Amino acid sequence: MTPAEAAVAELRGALPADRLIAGDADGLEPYGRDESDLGLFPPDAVVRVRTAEEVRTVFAVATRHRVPVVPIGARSGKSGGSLAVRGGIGVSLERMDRILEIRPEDLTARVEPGVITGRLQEAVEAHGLFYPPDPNSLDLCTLGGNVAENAGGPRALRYGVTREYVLGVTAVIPTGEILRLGRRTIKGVAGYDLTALLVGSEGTLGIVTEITLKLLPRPRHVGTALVVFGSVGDAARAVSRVLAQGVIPRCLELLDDVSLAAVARTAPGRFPAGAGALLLVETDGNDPDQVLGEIARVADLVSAEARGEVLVAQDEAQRREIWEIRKYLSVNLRAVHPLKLSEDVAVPRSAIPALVERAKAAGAGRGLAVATYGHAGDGNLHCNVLYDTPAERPAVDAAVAEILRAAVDLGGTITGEHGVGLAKRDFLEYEQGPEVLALERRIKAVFDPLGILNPGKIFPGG
Ligand code: 2HG
Ligand code: ZN
Repeated sequence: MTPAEAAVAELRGALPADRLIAGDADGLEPYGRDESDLGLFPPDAVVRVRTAEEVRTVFAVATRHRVPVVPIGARSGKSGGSLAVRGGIGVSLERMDRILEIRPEDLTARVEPGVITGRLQEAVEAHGLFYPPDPNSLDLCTLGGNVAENAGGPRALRYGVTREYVLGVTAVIPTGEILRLGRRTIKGVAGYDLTALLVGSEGTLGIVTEITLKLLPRPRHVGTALVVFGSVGDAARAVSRVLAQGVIPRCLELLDDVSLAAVARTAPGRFPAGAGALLLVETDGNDPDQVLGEIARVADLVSAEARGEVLVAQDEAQRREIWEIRKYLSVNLRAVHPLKLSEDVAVPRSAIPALVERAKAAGAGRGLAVATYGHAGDGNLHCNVLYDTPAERPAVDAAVAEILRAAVDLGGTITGEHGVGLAKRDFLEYEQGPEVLALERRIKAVFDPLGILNPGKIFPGG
């Protein structure tokens, strides 16, 4: 018997029968992939846990047999964080999907990690409340995954990322403790901020089984506008001017010329001749005049660079139409080149034009097109290297490496929202340096002395 087989046999005896998927290659295969394009890595078994106690049981068995434990959410991750690269036991949180409470009087919610992000948003909105983080995958991804990756999204510009909303978590760590970290109050500074450490730790320190989230009152009005520019440089300058003048819209999304050309194919004549970049602007608030006033102020601030009129959505249908440009961008890019590798670097906003240039050059030197789009207001951009056949993959990987290094060289980071995972582990040291990395490895060893939790992730060389 291999260690994994022995662990599975023990888990069969320790847990209710419906929790375990084992010895069924077809049943395990879906748990072996995500949205990272890194390949298929199914675990030896999956436990669909229902409680923190069950997670503790998995850790105890895995510890005895020294087999890996890999947390698995909705499998929508883009950096390979949930792939079982060394096999072992997948801990799926999909059945822990209850919204435990929404407390309008405290502006908090308590949820299990398998709750789909969009479902929580709808539930709190029914109470007039608001959970701002909005990763593009929100109809699919789960709050547990968002916590693991510290997910962002377009609204992060005004509202911040997942970490800003996590007041506390319950986490089970490999040594077997079930820890209640953080608080339910808005303020609280007791002890080290271990909640913040867990958020964004990519499933390498513990498995979160409950999350207490901060909510906001829901803004009652939203204004959405589309602005066309001649070039990415013009659009980037407009972004800086808007922010520097003290206007912080809730979203400032950019599409570069390659992205725009892919969109324009499906709607010829929609954009004026010479259009080389788009900005999608959204503001919100409780007073409709103030919301529209803010859009007008943005329009005024960008008028020097913009081409033609700023298009302001007059109703919900027009608002949706504007957002569909962004939502279906990936599909439209794939219509031009069927394959793409998407990055999520972030740079200081002033470095956006340089990053776009360097990303293009990294592709062009290898005969590849690069489309850049995303959360320009945050300096967080998705550089997509486009290609047609798997044979081009080595060149694509080389272009991506150049883009990641360029982001760091420009004062930025290799990942603004998707995490390091498996995809970017070889670049973490380039960004953080050997001392920081060594300290991070020591922190990892405190939580997981045997290295059984999600091995092969974040750190170079596994
Ligand atoms: C988005 O902002 C997501 O749409 C995914 O972060 C972006 O990888 C991508 O293309
Ligand atoms: Zn994004």
